[in-house]
Amino acid sequence: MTLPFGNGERPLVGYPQKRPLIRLTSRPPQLETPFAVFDGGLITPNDAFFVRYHLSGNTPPQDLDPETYRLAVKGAVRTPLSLSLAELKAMPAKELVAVNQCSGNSRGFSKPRVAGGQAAHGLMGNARWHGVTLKSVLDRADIAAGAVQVSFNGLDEPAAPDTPDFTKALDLDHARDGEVMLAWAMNGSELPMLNGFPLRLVVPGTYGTYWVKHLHEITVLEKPSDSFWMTSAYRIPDNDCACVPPGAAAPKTRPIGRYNVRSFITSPPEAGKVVAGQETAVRGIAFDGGSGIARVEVSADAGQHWTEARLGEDLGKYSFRGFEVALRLQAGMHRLMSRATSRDGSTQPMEPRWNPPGYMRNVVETVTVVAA
Ligand SMILES: Nc1nc2c(c(=O)[nH]1)N[C@H]1C(S)=C(S)[C@@H](COP(=O)(O)O)O[C@H]1N2
Ligand SMILES: [Mo]
Repeated sequence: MTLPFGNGERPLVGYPQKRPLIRLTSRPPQLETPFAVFDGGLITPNDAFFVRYHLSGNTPPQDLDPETYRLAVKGAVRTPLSLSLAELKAMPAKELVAVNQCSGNSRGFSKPRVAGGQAAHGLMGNARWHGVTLKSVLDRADIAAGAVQVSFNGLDEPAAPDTPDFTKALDLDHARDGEVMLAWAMNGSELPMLNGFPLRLVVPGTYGTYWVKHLHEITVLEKPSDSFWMTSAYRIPDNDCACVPPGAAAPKTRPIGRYNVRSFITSPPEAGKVVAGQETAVRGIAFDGGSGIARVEVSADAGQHWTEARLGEDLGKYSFRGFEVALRLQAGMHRLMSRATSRDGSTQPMEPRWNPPGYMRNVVETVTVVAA
């Protein structure tokens, strides 16, 4: 298929446990969800869920035996742990619907273009995660005084010795907030291998880079992590908009954190044809970093007039929220837009913001349709 920007031709490729997805790279596997999937319901099916990896050694882990798998909890703890899957599953379980979105979702639309995976809007998905809270596991390990962060490592490895291993860290308060989870199932089934079997971190409302897959080591740190993936990669301009003038470098950066508010019209599709003079159902999805969606407005005239959409079922503040509105479109071409406002009052800008890594796009998106 062809994504709507330069060099957008991509193969649709089937992988184990996956329906054909848009292949961005083969080594490591990086697969994007075709956008039409998001019109099929609020939950993204496991076989359509996107796949993102950085390292191509042992990716995904080839030698993984769920019987001998252990999760180590170590570092600044009074009781180091080595937990089997059975021991984890014996702890009180929890379920949460949450969006997993890659920092580079929609990066391919950056102007000027930036380096990195040229993705359209398919590096996101919404699932019902099942597991235990990270807090309950950290409490069991009994964190020692002086701890500041918690670091996470997965079983995938660099292919070359000088490539830094992929580890990510959360501040201690975030790690212990009772919402961050260790999940072994999504949407009622065990995690697909490519989405982190047998255990992954789920960090609701926070970019996917922290959602470490094939998690096997949790290390409580007394100093902030010095991982390349915290100190050099996945950083945004340290200002309110996380943006700089197009083409400029960021003078000061900070680690990427929570999602900004976004919305997408999923139907009619781009270049869709609708019947002139009759009611057309315009529907889509919205989400933010966890305050929840307060309102979505839709425009059929490129943003001059807005109509409030009806919000759909509420699956929780970290989930996709559906919206729908009926519009009567006269014959001709129309630029449909949706603009979400979150409960914390933030909304989507009309002009795209830019930063060097192409992160956090949340401009009001446009779908062009023809009524005839
Ligand atoms: N072990 C491991 N976990 C990882 C990564 C990785 O490269 N290795 N990539 C992260 C990034 S950047 C994203 S966006 C999410 C994507 O999750 P998914 O592949 O299940 O969609 O996984 C995260 N967890
Ligand atoms: Mo990512």
